[in-house]
Amino acid sequence: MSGRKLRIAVGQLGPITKEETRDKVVDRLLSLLHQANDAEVDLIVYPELALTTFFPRWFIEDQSAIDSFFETEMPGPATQRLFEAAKDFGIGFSLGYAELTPDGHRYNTQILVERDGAIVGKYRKVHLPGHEDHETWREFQHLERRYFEAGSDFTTWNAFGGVVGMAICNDRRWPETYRCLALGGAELILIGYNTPLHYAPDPSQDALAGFHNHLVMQSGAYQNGCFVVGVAKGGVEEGVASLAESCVIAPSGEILAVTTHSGDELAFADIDLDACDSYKNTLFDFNRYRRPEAYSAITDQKGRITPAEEVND
Ligand code: ING
Repeated sequence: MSGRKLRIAVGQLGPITKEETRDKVVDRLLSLLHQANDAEVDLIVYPELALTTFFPRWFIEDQSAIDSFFETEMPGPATQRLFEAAKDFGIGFSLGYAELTPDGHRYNTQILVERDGAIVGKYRKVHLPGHEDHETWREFQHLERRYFEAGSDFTTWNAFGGVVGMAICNDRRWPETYRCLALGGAELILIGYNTPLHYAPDPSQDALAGFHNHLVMQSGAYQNGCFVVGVAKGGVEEGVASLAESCVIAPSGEILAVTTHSGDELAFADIDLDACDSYKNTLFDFNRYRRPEAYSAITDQKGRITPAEEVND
């Protein structure tokens, strides 16, 4: 049986400074693409907001300054040569960026580009973490909820010989993300992330950042019979230490490849999408075993509702 084999790469980025031009960043993305070509990779996944520094770490009041971090075209002037090189190599890619739509909406977006250079999918981040207003008690801000609108669609696409879904950063911490994509048939889920090692609301989690990162993606992969690819923008970026540990995870939950440092790094794994069936058609046969009639709390409720106190007469 030939299987549906793919060589999948993580195109991890190290820090991007505030001053770094898009051209300089695209040079780095192209360097990773050339390494991918030398390694005969079929698909390379780049991080979330891969074209600029992670600007939600700052409270910025001037809207034109904020919008300087957004793309109004994709491909645009700076990214055209990335699309052209990828098409020439016959390598597909996924890229995260800040999207400003013609009608003035702003999203944290990720696209999927097939090996012929065509954009076959676009995903807009559903789970926006952090806060809406300037919180001066924090060492750094996390203002995604101020700068972006949330998406609301977990879409899947026929691409790369299988079914592909995308998610972005905080999405990977929510089991609903993987289940919605897997209910759409996803066999491969591509996730870019920017994750500070310090979590201001509960610093006790800082030491567990790497564990939590792999935990949620390994769980999502196994419980849904999917390959999951997580790709970081890591290292100390504008003073904020960010998690690397980009990885390719199998439907078994096993990690097949992981990066070794927090800079620009290519790591890849040879996968066979047919391996998903070993889980999708057995333990996690949704049609046979799922009980949606028992899960109404998941869509009927937003927050938790604890049991009423016992009233003792
Ligand atoms: N980043 C973070 C993430 O979910 C966060 C939010 C920050 C979590 C710090 C934990 C600690 O990985 C994004 N961009 O969603």
